[in-house]
Amino acid sequence: CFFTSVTWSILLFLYFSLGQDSQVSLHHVPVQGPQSHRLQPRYTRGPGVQQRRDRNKGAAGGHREGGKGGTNAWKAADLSPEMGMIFNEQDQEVRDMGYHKHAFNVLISNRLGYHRDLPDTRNDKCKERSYPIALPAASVVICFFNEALSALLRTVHSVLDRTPAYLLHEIILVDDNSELADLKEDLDTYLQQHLKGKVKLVRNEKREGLIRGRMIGASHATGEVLVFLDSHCEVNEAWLQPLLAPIKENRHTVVCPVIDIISADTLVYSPSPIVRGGFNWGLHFKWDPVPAAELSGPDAPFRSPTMAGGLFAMDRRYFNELGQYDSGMDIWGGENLEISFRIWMCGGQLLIIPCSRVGHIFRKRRPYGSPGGQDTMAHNSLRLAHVWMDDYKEQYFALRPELRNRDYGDIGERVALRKRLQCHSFKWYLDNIYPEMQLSARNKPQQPVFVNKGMKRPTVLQKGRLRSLLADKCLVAQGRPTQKGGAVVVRECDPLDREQEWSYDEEHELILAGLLCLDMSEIRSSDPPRLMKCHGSGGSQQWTLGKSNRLYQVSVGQCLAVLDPLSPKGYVGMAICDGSRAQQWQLEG
Ligand code: LR7
Ligand code: MN
Repeated sequence: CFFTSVTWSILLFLYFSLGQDSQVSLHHVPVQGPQSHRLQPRYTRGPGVQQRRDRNKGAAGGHREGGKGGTNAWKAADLSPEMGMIFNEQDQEVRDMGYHKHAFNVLISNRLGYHRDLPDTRNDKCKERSYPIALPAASVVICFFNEALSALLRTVHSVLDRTPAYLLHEIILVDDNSELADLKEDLDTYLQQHLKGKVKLVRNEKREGLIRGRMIGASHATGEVLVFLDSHCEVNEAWLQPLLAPIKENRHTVVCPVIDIISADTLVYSPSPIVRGGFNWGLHFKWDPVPAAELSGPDAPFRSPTMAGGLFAMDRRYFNELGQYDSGMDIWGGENLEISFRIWMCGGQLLIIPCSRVGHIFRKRRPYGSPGGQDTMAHNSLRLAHVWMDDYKEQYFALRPELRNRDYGDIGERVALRKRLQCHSFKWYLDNIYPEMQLSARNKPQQPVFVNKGMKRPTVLQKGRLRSLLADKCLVAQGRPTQKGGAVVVRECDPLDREQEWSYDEEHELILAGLLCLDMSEIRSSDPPRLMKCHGSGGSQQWTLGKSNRLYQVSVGQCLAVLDPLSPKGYVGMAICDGSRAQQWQLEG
């Protein structure tokens, strides 16, 4: 058994008596340091997580330290779909620039501030587990490029707020030569004023990418264990102890928390189902169901063939012995499979720890490229295929024939590392660690990322025509209701016309004639709404039928309005919610 002796009460006592951030002795040392698609698990249909209201700590937003009290009007515990409401041009600017630069709703992120309550997403059994009191202390390494300050600082503060001080050796931020001038200045100022001595900042003189960036961070670390996090995470209740305990037990164990979902549109935090990491022959990471034989309980660690990449803990000496990362890999991509293969093939093991929960903002696109515009995912995948996959690299080339003769740089050192560590063959890895992997996946349909009850259509709450109280007309498709991307307008109501019928469901989707969803463009919030395939992840298709009959759009933060009630064209658009009659709608059956 991993977890022995000491009870939660002792841990809690230590947690409070040592103080949460008061004991961390670190230095603020500015040091000059030397593609594909992500598979976002499509298993939650929007939010729906009960927010906890029972704690004062961190309940309010605002730029405070320590998380006590606060009077900010935007209470995280009250996180509502209207958190992103746009009141003026400045809000609009923050929202639109935020999506442009960071691909998530920065307006909401800023309003949340640097501390907030999170729903405790662990299984109840986790709360009864006990961990050794003596655990190795962690250096938390967070590498970032052009991150939104509020997301970065919420990551940092969530660690300070939810980690017993005696287990937190240090936090190291690696600024990967971010280009946003404001970010640099504001971060410097904030660290000086609020986190002096608690957070170490390392600045790369040139853009290194997240792989070399993390290696640089790790080289500055002195804690016994390294914990890597993306720069838009929030760690949850008692997240660290369950990660450290298995490492203490066996220092060749690498562990990942369950990665909970923070919605990019609403910042709502919701639990992830229990899944494990796999990959396909295109060398893309994917989530797989956990085979029953691997799962011994809802709170028990289980083996995972691969890691998603961003969030894991590893003994620092072991990280070095195992060859850190491949420093020939650039910017983004592939390093997660590379380190996963290396861990398993060279004598370690990789576990997912269901009692450790860390939220991550899942974006729909990556808001940055590589400096030279190269496809670094392909470059990095080629390197890992040539070093680790033996003849199985042919499976990759079968899917990517154009890469067969592509240059991938010198891999001599990595090949030597594999030899020195006397690692198993890739066949051994497939046979023993990932037997679900099929050969020549090319001829097989892609497995669904993850199928659970979340995929079923949500329950319809209300059905009927959507009538504008000002125009006394109904919202309909401008063309055919089957046409993706088609606009909507108001026309004469016809109670017999099924093509005027909207369904409003529990996920707050508005579906016309049972076919397409009313949708807003993420990038250009000034575009009028349109009909799109329902994607089931809230945000751009999430509407609330609110008080005073307004129809509020969650990711845009505005209300649906009739633009010119007298014009026969019947145009509608989004506008700042003002309660006017042009913004009043009734769903009538
Ligand atoms: O040039 C860069 N320099 C950086 O410092 C590019 C990125 N970064 C930083 C960036 O600011 C962020 O903090 O590196 C971190 C990861 O970049 P993301 O957030 O753009 O990556 P991602 O979340 O889309 O991608 C996942 O796969 C990557 C492959 O290289 C990394 O391993 C990411 O850490 C990883 N993220 C996760 O595992 C979180 C869960 C996602 C899933 C599934
Ligand atoms: Mn990320």
